[in-house]
Amino acid sequence: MVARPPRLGLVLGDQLSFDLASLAALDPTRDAILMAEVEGEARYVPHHPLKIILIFSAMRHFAKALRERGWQVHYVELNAAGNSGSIAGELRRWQQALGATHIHLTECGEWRLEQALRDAQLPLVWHRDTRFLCSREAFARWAQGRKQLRMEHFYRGMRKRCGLLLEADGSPAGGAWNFDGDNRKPLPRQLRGPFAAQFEPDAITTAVVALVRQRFSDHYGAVDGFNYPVTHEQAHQLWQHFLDFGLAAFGDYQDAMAEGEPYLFHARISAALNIGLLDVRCLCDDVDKAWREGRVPLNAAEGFIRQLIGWREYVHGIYWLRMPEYAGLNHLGNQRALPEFYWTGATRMRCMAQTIGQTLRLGYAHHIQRLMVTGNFALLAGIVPDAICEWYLAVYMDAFDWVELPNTLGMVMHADGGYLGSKPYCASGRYIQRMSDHCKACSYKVDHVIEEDACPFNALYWHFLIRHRAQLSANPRLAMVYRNLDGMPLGHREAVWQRGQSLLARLDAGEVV
Ligand code: FAD
Ligand code: DLZ
Ligand code: SF4
Repeated sequence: MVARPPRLGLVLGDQLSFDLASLAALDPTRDAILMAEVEGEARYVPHHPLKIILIFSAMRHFAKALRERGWQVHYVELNAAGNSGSIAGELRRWQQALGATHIHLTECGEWRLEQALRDAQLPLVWHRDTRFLCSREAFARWAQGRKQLRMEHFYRGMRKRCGLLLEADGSPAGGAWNFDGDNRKPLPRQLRGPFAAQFEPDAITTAVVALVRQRFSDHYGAVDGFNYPVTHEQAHQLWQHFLDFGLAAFGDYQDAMAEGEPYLFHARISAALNIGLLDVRCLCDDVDKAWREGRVPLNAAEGFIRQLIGWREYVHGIYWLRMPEYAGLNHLGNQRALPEFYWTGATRMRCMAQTIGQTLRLGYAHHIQRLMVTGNFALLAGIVPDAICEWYLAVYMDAFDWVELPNTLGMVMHADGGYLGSKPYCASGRYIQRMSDHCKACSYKVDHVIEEDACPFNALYWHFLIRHRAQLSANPRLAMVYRNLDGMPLGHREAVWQRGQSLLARLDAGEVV
């Protein structure tokens, strides 16, 4: 019998799942797997060094685990001789070396890479990414014919389809689909988040830290202090830690921020989940069970499940429905460059300095920090969407284009004209004051608007509304805000505008704000 030439399977750095569809299509006794650390993927945006450490270390651990399961894995380290520097280059090199007839791979998480591979004239056999509960095709079917895509409608469908938090008759547990109204409590003064789970770097991670220190010292962000799970087992420890110590209070304090508290009651699982170390369906089942057993309240369980089968699946669907034109949208016509302090944290605004500082230190900020602090400021200041999207993609451990882009371009910057969210999440300093203790420690005064020491968010908020009146004032959800603006005494309104102008001029001049 003539031996069949081997087939090659590609596993990317965010596809570290044993049940990946392309792996399931191959035969460990005859086929080979390729995994490659490449300069191109590590540098197309200046990824945070901790993020590169995470991806490379988790890839190396996964390759080891695949070998232990009997797979033949060709693993190309970054410094390996002959490394071509790109995924397409490595596929071509190894396909020729092995004489492989077909290359099996799973849909990429980024349009950029998927397109590059499709253009590469290789014998590719594509597989659906079944790690998402709603496929690209199923989302397109749901979206078809709808005038407006609303997350809440999508989410209800997903709850029913997945059978999560439902009563026996199929109605939503507790009589409502959404308990968000209960989930906006500021943190009580004495309360602190649970201790963070610790993951000691092993020999593999230590070697990767040295490599990243040597090769990526030009990227912003810390190299030291890596504390992330890099194996499936560790990711489950992190998840169990959250179930034991975080979930019960997740709902109540989901929107809270506090000095020196980077995580509060957030799960910190996004990076592990997005690279394939956790499975979304298992997470949701665990949360449903915790609620049924009375271990966590319904507002926590519902709030958490909504993030996963609602927001996460929804932004994934929107990304693949609208790419590539979605990435080029700039509905508000923003032109301002990203201020340098986003990369350094050198700003007098306490909330920004805390959020950016922990981002550079840990590669992490929770949702409200990303949305209502750094995101809100970029929206109010009119930063070019491309520049702020690049920042979010570079600095967060969990950032991949499919999830970062809709959140930043759509939810934060309103650059899609309200396709993803019905109104811009613009807010003055008062919101940050209500949800955090940052203002007490700030050199600006949150209750001042036009004075030299006034919180920059205040004048910029009104400046934003004035400058975008034509695009925003017809939005019913902003009607009240525009009524307040129009009720302002004329002289005051003008002073607010002038203060906004002067802050924007200072940003343009590269001055510290
Ligand atoms: P928790 O607060 O504990 O939430 C649990 C899980 O829900 C998260 O792990 C995540 O998987 C999911 N989730 C929550 N909110 C969202 C959301 N809006 N979109 C998608 N999934 C969500 N999340 C990423 O995973 N990668 C990104 O690149 C990313 N970029 C963002 C950019 C901006 C501007 C904003 C506003 C949000 C972004 N998010 C992103 C969503 C959210 O901020 C992170 O998922 C969350 O902070 C991760 O921390 P956690 O695991 O502790 O989350
Ligand atoms: C993010 C990343 C980095 C930094 N490096 C690699 C790499 O060297 N090899 C690899 O296969 N994947 C890497 N990744 C993840 C890819 O960029 C990711 O698969 C795409 O962004 C698609 O989501
Ligand atoms: Fe942020 Fe303004 Fe509060 Fe300072 S006063 S922490 S800038 S919201």
